[in-house]
Amino acid sequence: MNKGSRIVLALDETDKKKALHVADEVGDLVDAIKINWPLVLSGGPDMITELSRRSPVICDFKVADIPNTVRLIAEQAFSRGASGLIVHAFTGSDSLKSAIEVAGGRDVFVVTEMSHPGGREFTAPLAEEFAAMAVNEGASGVIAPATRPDRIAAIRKIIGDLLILSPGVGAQGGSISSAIRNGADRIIVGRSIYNAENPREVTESLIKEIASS
Ligand code: NUP
Repeated sequence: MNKGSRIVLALDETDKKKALHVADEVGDLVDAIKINWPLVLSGGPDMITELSRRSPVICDFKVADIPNTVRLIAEQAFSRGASGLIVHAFTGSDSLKSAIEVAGGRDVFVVTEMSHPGGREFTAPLAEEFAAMAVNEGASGVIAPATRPDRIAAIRKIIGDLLILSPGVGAQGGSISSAIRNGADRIIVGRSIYNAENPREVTESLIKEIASS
């Protein structure tokens, strides 16, 4: 992941041409492009390789499976050019170990508490344990909710200097500056950028907001 703007673009645009256009517009500004199932399913897995020519790519596959299947998924993602992979922790430490083994030094991020309202139901009560597992197994960092900045601060206490990537700003209602002030290292931004009339202008103004937080 680059270190500069502190923005990770969540490219959930399902029109492949538009997605590549947005990536061309802001690829040099963002630290990484996060690709999720909507674009992989619409544009095909080659999108991982295609996007990796513009920026480091994080595959947000929220992998949640037995260790062998985790291994197979992680091998596919990394061999296509991913620099990072997002996994769930509720499947247990052996599954997480498997992803980290395949990553071989590339980034694995663990989901802690999810940013949507339903994230309170099952992920919130276990978020601290997921964060501790990320530390114990040697993950690069965690995903924590910009919609609940106090939870970013709580998770920061557990993970020390591991990275925190925070989604949930803009469309989901969270604020960039409070996420940053509570300990987020990177802000994940999707709709606010890829649905904007001028994605580059929006990205530049978000970068300024982060810098002044
Ligand atoms: O807890 C999470 N919340 C979340 O929104 C974990 C995630 N990985 N995400 C992802 O971040 C979500 O799937 C989407 O790709 C992105 C947020 O996009 P947006 O709400 O800014 O459009």
